[in-house]
Amino acid sequence: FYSSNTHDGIFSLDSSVGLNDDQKEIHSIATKFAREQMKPFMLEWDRKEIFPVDVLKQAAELGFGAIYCKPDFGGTGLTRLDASIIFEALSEGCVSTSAYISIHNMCAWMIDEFGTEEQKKFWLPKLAPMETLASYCLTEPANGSDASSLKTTARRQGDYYILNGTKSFISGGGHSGLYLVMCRTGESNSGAKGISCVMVEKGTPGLHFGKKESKVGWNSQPTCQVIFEDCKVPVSNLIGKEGEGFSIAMRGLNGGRINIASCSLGAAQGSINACIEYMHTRKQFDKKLSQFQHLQFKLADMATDLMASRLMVRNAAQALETKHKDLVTLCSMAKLFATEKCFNICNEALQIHGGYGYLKDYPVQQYLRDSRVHMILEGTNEIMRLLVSRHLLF
Ligand code: FAD
Ligand code: 2MC
Repeated sequence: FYSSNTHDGIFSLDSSVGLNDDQKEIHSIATKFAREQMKPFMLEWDRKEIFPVDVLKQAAELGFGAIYCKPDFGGTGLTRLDASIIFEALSEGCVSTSAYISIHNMCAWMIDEFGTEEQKKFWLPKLAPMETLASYCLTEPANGSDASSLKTTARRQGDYYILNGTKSFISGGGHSGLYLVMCRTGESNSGAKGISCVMVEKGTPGLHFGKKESKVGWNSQPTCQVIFEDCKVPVSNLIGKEGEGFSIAMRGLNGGRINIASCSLGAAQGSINACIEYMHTRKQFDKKLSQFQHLQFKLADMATDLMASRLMVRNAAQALETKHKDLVTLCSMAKLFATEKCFNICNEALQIHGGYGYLKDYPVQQYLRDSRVHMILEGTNEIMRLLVSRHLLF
């Protein structure tokens, strides 16, 4: 991937190295936005648990609300690689806020890819500017990794579905205007085949929200249970056909996993940048930290791991874009590798900052807390290992 369009110089930490002119432009717009509109506020959003909806809308004005949706109904029409570049750049400004934008993008794409003309025409002009926010509802209290065993039902009654069940850990829950709900329309009580994807609008009678969860990170976006009690939605809210919901959900997640991994790249990049600055200023034993070879080598390892992660993520993004036959494996590998390596980078960065790294006045602890959950959500890294090993063995 890096063999074309490279800079003349030596590879550096610059995340725009290897990009073509259009991608560089996108990178520069996202970086500027992150520096000016996100980074100055990220500590406060975390501490006060502020969901910065106005900033989301400003990001959407730049085309970041429906990045890889087709332009027909307001999508930006960019590629998966472009999306990865954007989420990485934004995350340096605030991982948690960028990750929420990525989930919204995944939902918008599911409608753009699998929805009817009417559904697209109605929803995309609202989703692209982030006037309406969207949430993705797969996980249930008793069915997390084993998602195809989900129990929420949608019973057909005339022109309506009656939904019953509970979704847990829903990002944006309570605030989002639209919920993409994976639920069981088939007779069978288990298995992927009986699952469908149904849109539920906020305000629909029978749609309730649990308490806002108190979390280690991802504090600039709310998370809660989404509960359906005889929640009546028109059959026209079905996305795709009955029984296609699990496949739709998984295909959304292939891109989601790249996006989340990209958010980890941003956290790692932000952490390394903070270290370089800190190592040039902090002195101990009459020397700057930058003069201790142990720390120099640690920084070199961190930068190397970041570069390797970025290459894997961008390679997987290309695979998804070109519908490579092994895209599921490549996306899983990239998510597994990048989220683990980047979390370790954030952890080493905190160590380099000593006691100050542990204070909430410095951003490294927030990069660490926010990127920790990337090893859990959108498929735990154990599930990523399961997907990769299945591909290799069976
Ligand atoms: P479990 O599935 O119970 O797993 C427990 C442990 O067992 C994990 O370590 C897991 O890897 C391991 N394990 C499970 N099965 C296997 C196996 N076969 N082999 C080896 N190890 C295994 N979900 C949504 O649908 N929408 C959202 O918007 C959303 N947002 C989230 C936001 C946050 C902040 C968090 C924390 C979660 C969010 N989730 C969301 C849920 C997330 O996707 C699940 O937490 C995740 O899929 C794991 O499910 P679980 O928590 O039930 O863990
Ligand atoms: N892309 C496309 N199709 C996929 C797929 C993927 N990534 N993963 C599975 N499928 C297909 C699979 O090919 C099969 O299709 P077919 O029946 O046509 O052969 C079908 O889906 C069922 O898959 P399996 O037979 O592999 O089902 P199984 O139950 O054994 O395993 C598993 C499924 C574990 C891979 C899936 O349940 C999974 O990914 N679990 C993790 C759940 C998860 O990622 N949750 C994230 C929630 S969202 C979130 O956290 C947010 C923050 C938004």
